[in-house]
Amino acid sequence: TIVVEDDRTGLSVETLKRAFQDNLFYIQGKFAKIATQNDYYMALAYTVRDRLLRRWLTTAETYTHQGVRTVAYLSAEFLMGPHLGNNLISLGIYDEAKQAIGELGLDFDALLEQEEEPGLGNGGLGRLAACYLDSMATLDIPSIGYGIRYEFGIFDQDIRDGWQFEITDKWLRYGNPWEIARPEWSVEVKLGGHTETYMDEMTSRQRVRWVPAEVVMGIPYDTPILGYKTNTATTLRLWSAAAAESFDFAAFNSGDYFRAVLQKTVSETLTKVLYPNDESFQGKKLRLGQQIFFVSCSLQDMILILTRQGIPLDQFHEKFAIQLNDTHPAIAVAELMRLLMDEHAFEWDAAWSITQKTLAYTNHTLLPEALERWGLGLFGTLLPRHLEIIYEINSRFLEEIRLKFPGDNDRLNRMSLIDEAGERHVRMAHLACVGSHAINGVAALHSELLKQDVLRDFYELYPEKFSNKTNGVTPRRFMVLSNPRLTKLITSKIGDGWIKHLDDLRKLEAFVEDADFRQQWRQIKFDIKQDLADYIKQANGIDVDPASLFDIQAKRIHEYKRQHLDVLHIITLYNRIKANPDVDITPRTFIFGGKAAPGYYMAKLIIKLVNSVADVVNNDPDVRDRIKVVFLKDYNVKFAQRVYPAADLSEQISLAGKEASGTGNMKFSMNGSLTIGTLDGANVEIREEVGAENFFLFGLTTPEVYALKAQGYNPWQYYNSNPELKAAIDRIASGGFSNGDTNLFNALVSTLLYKDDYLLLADYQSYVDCQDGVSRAYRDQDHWTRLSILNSARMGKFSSDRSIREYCKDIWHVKPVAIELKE
Ligand code: 26W
Repeated sequence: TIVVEDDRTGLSVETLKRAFQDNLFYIQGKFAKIATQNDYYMALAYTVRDRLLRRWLTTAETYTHQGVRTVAYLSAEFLMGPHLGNNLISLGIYDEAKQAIGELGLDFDALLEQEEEPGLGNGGLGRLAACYLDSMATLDIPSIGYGIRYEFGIFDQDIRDGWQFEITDKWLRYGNPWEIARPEWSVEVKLGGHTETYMDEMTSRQRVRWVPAEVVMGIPYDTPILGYKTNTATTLRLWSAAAAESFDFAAFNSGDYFRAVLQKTVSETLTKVLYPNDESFQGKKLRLGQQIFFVSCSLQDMILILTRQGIPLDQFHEKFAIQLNDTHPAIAVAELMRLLMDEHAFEWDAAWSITQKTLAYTNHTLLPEALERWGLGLFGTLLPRHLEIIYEINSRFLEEIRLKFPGDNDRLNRMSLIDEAGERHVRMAHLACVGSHAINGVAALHSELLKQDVLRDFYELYPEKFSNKTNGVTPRRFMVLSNPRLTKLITSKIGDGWIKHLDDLRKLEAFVEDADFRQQWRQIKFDIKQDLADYIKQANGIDVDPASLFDIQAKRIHEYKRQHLDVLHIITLYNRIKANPDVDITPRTFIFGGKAAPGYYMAKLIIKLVNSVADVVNNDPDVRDRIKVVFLKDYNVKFAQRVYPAADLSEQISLAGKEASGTGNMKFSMNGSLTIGTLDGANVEIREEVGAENFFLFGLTTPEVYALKAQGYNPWQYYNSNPELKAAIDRIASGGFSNGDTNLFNALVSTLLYKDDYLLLADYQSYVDCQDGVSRAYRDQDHWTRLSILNSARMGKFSSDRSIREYCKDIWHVKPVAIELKE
C-alpha cells in the first residue's frame, strides 16, 4: 500500500519538500527562478507553522472545553528570539527539515539566519518571559503570555568610530509568518477624560462612570508556542493599537475628515516602539499609555474568555492566575478593580478579594532608579478613574497599617502608595505588593535583600506573601538549538532525557575521568571557538586564535555590571606587556557584546572605551597577539546563541547586591564555560551547585559593600595605594587610548575617582588576582576541561522547567493538562 502524508502535517523528508515548494508557490507567490532568500525562509516557516496548527488548536479547544485554570503571564517585554529553529526542535523534525532543504539545493543554515528576530524586549526580563513560555508549554501548563506587539523592537546597534549608533528595528518589514491576527477579538481601551457618579437604577446604588477623552482599539496577534516533544502549544497574545472606528466616526460625520484620520496615527503611536531603557525609569506618558493599554486589553480578554464559556466572573481567580512581570503591568491592580466594579457591578470587597487572589508580583531589580513612580498630574490626566481607585486602596491600606502599628507615622509615609515627598507620585511597586497575594524575587540573595531592604516594610506586614523563585533558562534554545555538537556528545553518553530533565546532566560526572570523552569535549569547544573566530574575522576584521582563552562579557551595558572593570584588567595586562614585553601571559581573547540605552551617556562611553582599547591593544606589535579585544556589535538573541557555546570564561562581575539574578550566567555555564564572578544574584547559587573549586570568585560580599559605604568609601585611597590600578586609570586619563586626547574619557575617569558608586576600585585587586588564577588554570587544558564538564553537569537546577514547577506549586496552583490529538 502507498501511504500519502498530508502536505500540511506530514513529517517525512519527502512531504516536507513537497509542502515547502507548495508554500513557496501559493503563499509567497514565487517560483525558484525569482525567489529570494527571504521567500525560501518564508516558505519553510509556513511549512513549519502548518505543522504546529493542529496541536495549537487542539490545545486551545481542550482548555476552553474543560474550563481549566490558566496562567496569564503579563509582560511588557517578550524577547523571543528566532522561532524557526526552535519550532523545528520542538516538533522533533530539525534533521528532517535540514535534509529536505539540502536536497532542494538550498542552504538550510542560511535560511535560519534569514529570520529577523522579534526583539520585543531589552534584556533579562524579556528573555526570562520567553524562557517561561517555553517551559510552561513543555510542562503542559495551561498558559497564555500577554504583551505588546511593538512595531519597532529593540534598536539594531551599529558601531561607528567606536561609538554606538542606533538603527530602527524594522522586524515586520517582510511580514511575520508566525503570527495570526485576530481582529474579531479586538477590545477597546479608554484614556483620559473624567469620571462622574450616577445612580444605578437596577441596584439603586451610586456608581462611577468614566467618560474618556479617547478610545483606542487593541487588536490581538497570536503566536503559537509549542512545547518540546509534547502536544501542548500555548499562545503568545500581543496587542497592537489601532484607531477605534466608532470613535472617530463622530468627527467624520461633523465633516472633520482630517481630524478623524489624524486621530488614527495618534492611536497607533501607542504600540509603535519599545522603550529601550532597562533599569532606569523615566516618567513618560506614552509608556504609561502602553502599560494600561496592554493590561486593559489582556484583562478584558480574560473576562471575554470566561463569559464565552458561561463562567461567572466571581470565579475569575479560580480560572486565572496572573503573574505581573515586574511593575510594568502593575496597573492591573486598579484596572481589574475598575472592570469588576464599574463594568460588571461588583462591590468593592468582592472585587478586592478577587483581585488579590488573582495577582502575583515578581520583582526584578534592586536599583532604586529602576522603580516606577508616576507623577500624579500625568497619572490623573491619563487614568482619572484608576487614580480614584488607587486613593481608595491606599486609604484602606493605611488604615490597616495604623491598626497594626499604632502611632508609627514614618511607616505610613514609607509604605503609602503615594510618595508625598516633592512632586507627588504613585509608587507602582507598592501598588503591586498590596494588590497581590504573592511577591517574589528572582534569586535567593535578591529575595533576601527584598525582605531586608527594598520591600522590608511590606515583608513585616505580610511575611506570608514573600518567596524566592530563582530564575532559570530553557535548555531547548540555549543548549539543543544553539549547541548541537555538545548536545550530540552529551546524548551519546547519557541519552536525551536531560533535555526535559536537566538534573540528568549529573550523569556526565561519571565521564569526567574518561580521557577520550574529555578529548571530544575539548575538540567541540575548540571547533565552536573556531567558528566564532571566523565570524569575528568577517565582522570586525580581527584575527583571533581559537586556542586562546575566550573571555566573554555579553549583556546590556550598565555601570553596575562593570564592563569597565573588565577593561581595567585588560589595560593591566597591557601595561605588564609594555613594562616587560617578554612577560609570561596566557593568550586571551576578550569579547564584549551588549547594547547601551540610547540616553545613557556613561554606558555609551564604556562602549567607546572598549573599542578604543581594542584599537590600541590589537595593533601594538609588542603585544604579539597574546591579547585581543573585540566588541561584537548588535548583541541579540540570535547572536547570543552563537556566543554562549564559544566561551571559556563568562564574566559575571556586577557589584554584589546589584544584579537581581542574571540569566546569561546560567546559559554560559550550561555550555561548559567557567565563571568569574562576584557573590551576586544567581551567581551565589551557581557556585553552590558547581562547587566552589569550579568557580572563580572575587570581590566584596553584599554586607561588606554596605559596611564600606556606611563607613564612607574613598576611591582615592585605592588609587593612590595600588600602582597597577593607578597605572591602568592613568593610561586612560592621559589619552593612551584616545590619541593623546585627555578629555574623551574624562567623565568615566572622574566618575571612578570621585564617586565610584559601583566600587570598581575596591574590587579591582581581588579581580585581577582572580584573573591571574584563571590564566594559570587555563594552562592545564586537561584540568580546565574537567572543570568545564563539571560546570555543565551541575547546572540542572537552572532549567526554567524547575522555576516554572516552583511557580506552579507555590504561587499559581496550576496543574498540567495533557493534550490528546484526535485522529
Ligand atoms: C522602567 C525601566 C525599567 C525597564 C526594565 C526598569 C527595569 C527593567 C527590568 C526589570 C530590567 C531587567 O531586565 N532586570 C533583569 O531581570 C532579569 C530577569 O529576572 C534578571 O536576571 C536581571 O538580574 C535583572 O537585571
